[in-house]
Amino acid sequence: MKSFPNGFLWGAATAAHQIEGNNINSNWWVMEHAENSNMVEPSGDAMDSYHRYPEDMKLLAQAGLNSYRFSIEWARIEPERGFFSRAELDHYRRMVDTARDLGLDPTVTLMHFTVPRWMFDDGFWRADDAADLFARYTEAVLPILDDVTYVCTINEPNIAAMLAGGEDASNLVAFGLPNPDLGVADTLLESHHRSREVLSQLSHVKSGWTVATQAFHSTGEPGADEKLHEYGYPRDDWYLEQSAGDDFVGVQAYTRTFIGPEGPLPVSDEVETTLTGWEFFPDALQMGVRSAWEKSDHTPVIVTENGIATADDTRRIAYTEGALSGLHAAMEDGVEVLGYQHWSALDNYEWASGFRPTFGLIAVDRETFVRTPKPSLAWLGDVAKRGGLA
Ligand code: GCO
Repeated sequence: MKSFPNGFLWGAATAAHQIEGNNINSNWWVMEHAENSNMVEPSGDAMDSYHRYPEDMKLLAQAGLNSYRFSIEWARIEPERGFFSRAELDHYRRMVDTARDLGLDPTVTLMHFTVPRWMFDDGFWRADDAADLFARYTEAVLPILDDVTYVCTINEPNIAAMLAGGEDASNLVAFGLPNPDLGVADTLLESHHRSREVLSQLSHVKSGWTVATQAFHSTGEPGADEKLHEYGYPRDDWYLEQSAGDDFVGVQAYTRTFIGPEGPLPVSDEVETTLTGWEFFPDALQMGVRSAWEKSDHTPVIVTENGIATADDTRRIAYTEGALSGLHAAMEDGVEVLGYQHWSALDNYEWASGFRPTFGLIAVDRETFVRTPKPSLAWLGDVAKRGGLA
């Protein structure tokens, strides 16, 4: 058996906008409804998890998991600049309490891509006071966090920097912009530091951010290695380096991308692909984890996302088994890993791609919102209960 340490976090992850529904005060809602929107469809009711979170959490706990990563929604908590909604703070407080009552250690993300629409209109991550605003929001949510161990300040700053690259709501191309905005990258880093400083008022909280590790490989052609360097830096590498000194670094890994002399190559026809068109490549996880550990000067890792979009749940199990086996190998080599949180607990709204790419351990009927756990949930729960791969 490939055993994992006692106390290892075994969980699943979600993000507010992707599951809650009716996140109408957020910038994404605006983007989804913009005239030239490039989104496949709007998020609408999503999975109605705003109301159904107790059921979602119960399914995870019943399966045997002991942690749940979810995000709290800035757009709900601060719907107007400087006004903090008591009712929404209470709502998220109840989520934390529910998770605890069910035996799920809550990992809370403060910003998972979405911001209030006023913040977007006032300059988004380009605004001079963006870090002040994020620090003030962090201050406001401290009362939610007094029973939370792990807090992720910002989800995937390396992707968020690209999302902030567009000029207006309609041309904010999700995940598609070629170059990150470096000014935004600095602001995100400053926001992270300011937020971390606020969080340090709670001595029990461990804070970090989560980085999308990209697993770029050079094709080896002339010029490809130089190109590879451009893609590794200042993208994930830089953000991982900046994680040194945090309590943990969240690693999110899914697939790999080959870089040729001209840049990233399309996925080859010869390999198995998933519903997002990505290569089925479970070793992306151990690569991401090993590189995070090295680049961040040995900061403990939490796998905060890893999974695949597929309609064939047997492939999800095969992928996860491969990814966990690689993770175990990295741990045997000395990488300190505190937990594994699968993306995602539920089928959900995959941003610009809409609802078609199904990443969930639990299926959701979009008419009735009825939840149906997939075999992969029971499988991962069994791994958790056993403490390792059989
Ligand atoms: C991201 C986000 C998730 C995605 C997931 C699958 O990595 O983009 O953290 O919100 O849904 O990664 O693409």
